[in-house]
Amino acid sequence: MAEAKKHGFATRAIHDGQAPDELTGAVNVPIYLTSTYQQEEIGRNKGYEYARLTNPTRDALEESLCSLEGGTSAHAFASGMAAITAMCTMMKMGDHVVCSDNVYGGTARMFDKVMANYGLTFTYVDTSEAEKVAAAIRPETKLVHIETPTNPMMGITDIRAVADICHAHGVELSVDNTFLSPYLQQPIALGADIVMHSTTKFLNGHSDGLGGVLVCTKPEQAERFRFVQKCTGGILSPFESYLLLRGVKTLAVRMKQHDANGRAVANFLNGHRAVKRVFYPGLAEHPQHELAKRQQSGFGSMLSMDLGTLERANLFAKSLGLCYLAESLGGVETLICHPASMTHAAIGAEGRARLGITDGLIRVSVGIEDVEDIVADLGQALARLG
Ligand code: P1T
Repeated sequence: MAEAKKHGFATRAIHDGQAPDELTGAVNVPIYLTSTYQQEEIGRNKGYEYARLTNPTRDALEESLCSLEGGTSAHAFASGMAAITAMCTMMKMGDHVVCSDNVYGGTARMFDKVMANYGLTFTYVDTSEAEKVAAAIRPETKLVHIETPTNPMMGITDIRAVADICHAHGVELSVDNTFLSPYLQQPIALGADIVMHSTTKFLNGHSDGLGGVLVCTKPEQAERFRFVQKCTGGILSPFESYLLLRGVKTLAVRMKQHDANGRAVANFLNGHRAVKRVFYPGLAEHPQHELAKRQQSGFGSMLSMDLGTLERANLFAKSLGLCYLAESLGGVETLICHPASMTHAAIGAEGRARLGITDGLIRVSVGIEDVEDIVADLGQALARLG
């Protein structure tokens, strides 16, 4: 792996963890559909005992994702939520977490409605202001968890500044890198201790499999999360590991196109008379545009826009043809989401009001169709709003 790391990103996405099969020379990693492995004698095996612990297809995927994020180990789980749940198991009753106030609604729901029952406590702050993170850290704080850009308001946090604050206090930093993928943002190089993904999104890229991953930087984390995979069992299946390996091979070309289409759609929507406001870090008026330029190697294809009211948002959504109204993001097809009733329903009206998630807010995951076709579909739906 040290050898392979000398290669560029697109090369690593195709080759790391994916050497031709030793038995047959197959250039794709086989899907090892086995729950168990024959042992030669008591206490002697080929390094595989039971598939909850290890599976060669999942091993290949973990090596690939570890290389792309520049970590020291990776651990794949059945969904993004399963990965975050596994991350929480590194804490004990009484421990405290500081979290970005605007995270995926399901993350806040799991923290507040599940983990809080086991004695963990959470403080939500606007992590785009690094000093608020410093102010929220307590003696019992173990982890700072951030999303950047945030879902769905596209706020940006300075990863290096927050990492420095965390490390000065002996706290670990985890970064949810779902919205940009390692092609556009490398949190570990900026000081993060753990990178987390919903691999369901850009890493898979084809909207055909759930998954999650934790990429680590320390041997004790690797030991911990391998143990958690074995003990709690929320691991990624061999078939979905294969789908993800297949998706990752085209990550570089897909992200280039996502980024180009995202910029074009944001420019089209910005200033459109039916749109009140566009939230996209690539726009000069985005409050953290300069930071995004510095910290990311592109702006990506996630954006949100305020259409004013629920009725206007619904008329827009109903009028689309090519673009689909659906949960999720990061696939090749353009998806539209209404955060207030979908991804962020769980945080309640008050929580949404605090974050600026209005009933008229629409999130767009810009796909890689011909951008003229995406713009034409969005344009004809907006035209109906008058
Ligand atoms: O859906 P799952 O694979 O379990 O991942 C959860 C998750 C974690 N982090 C971020 C930033 C996410 O966006 C998600 C899932 N998000 C959606 C389903 C959505 O439409 O925003």
